[in-house]
Amino acid sequence: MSLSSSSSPFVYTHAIVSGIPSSLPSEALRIEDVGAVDLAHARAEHANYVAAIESLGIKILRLDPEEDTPDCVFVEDPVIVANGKAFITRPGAKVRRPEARRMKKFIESTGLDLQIIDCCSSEATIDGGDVLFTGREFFVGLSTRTNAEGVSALQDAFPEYPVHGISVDAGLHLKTLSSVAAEDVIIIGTSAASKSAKKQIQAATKYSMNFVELPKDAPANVLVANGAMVHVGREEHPESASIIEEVFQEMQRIPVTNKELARVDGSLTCCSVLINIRS
Ligand code: CIR
Repeated sequence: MSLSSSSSPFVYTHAIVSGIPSSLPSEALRIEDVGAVDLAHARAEHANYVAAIESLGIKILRLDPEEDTPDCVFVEDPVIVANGKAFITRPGAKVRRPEARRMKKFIESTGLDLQIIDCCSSEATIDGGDVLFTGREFFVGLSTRTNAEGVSALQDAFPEYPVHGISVDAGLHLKTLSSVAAEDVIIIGTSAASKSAKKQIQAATKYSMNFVELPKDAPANVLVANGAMVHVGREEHPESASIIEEVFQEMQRIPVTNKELARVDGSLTCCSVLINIRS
């Protein structure tokens, strides 16, 4: 199979990223202990990832790392940007809520032409890592971090798109096991949780969606921007990477490594907020 992805909704001018604080290895949240994070290596992998995004003609906006928020490199979680709006989330993990306040201030300070919308009621929680946006609809993971009130808050912020709640049966976020490669193409793993998410997405959407299935969940998180795909390469996930290479052979592909941040449940999309400022 060969899919050439029409990536038109995935055109970006700016990306917000954050440095990695020294507190990450000892204090970042994690589902289980899968070994210590090597901070220097994590920073080198992250720099490589940011360089990949920059190489696509995207202007990088850097947030300073804050030691009191060890997970702050995962900038995807405190804000959801689409259609000219920046929806500031209420992260599911209480210790990460200061990140949302900082993100709001940072976006205000950039002067970017974005309508800032605050989440939400005190019952609502939502992490950007649960939010899969295809360009025409949202699929939102109902996970340990995102609840039904959070899904409703997103729907209120984006009445112009359908928003579908998808139960995430295991793992951290919906995007821990899937990502969008094009309006009608979702890359997804094959764990029981992935299979369940795929079924729910198929049942919820009114469009015809294509799914590219990978043997592992982690490499299903890829970043598509400006006609290119940044993905985890053969070094970490040889089988999955070779499927990506074959299926997306017509796309520019940039393989990167994500060994260190993966130890604290970080995947590729979570380290940037992609923004399209139309001129
Ligand atoms: C957390 O548990 O919140 C962080 N250690 C990892 C967050 C990853 N975020 C993402 O994939 N969007």
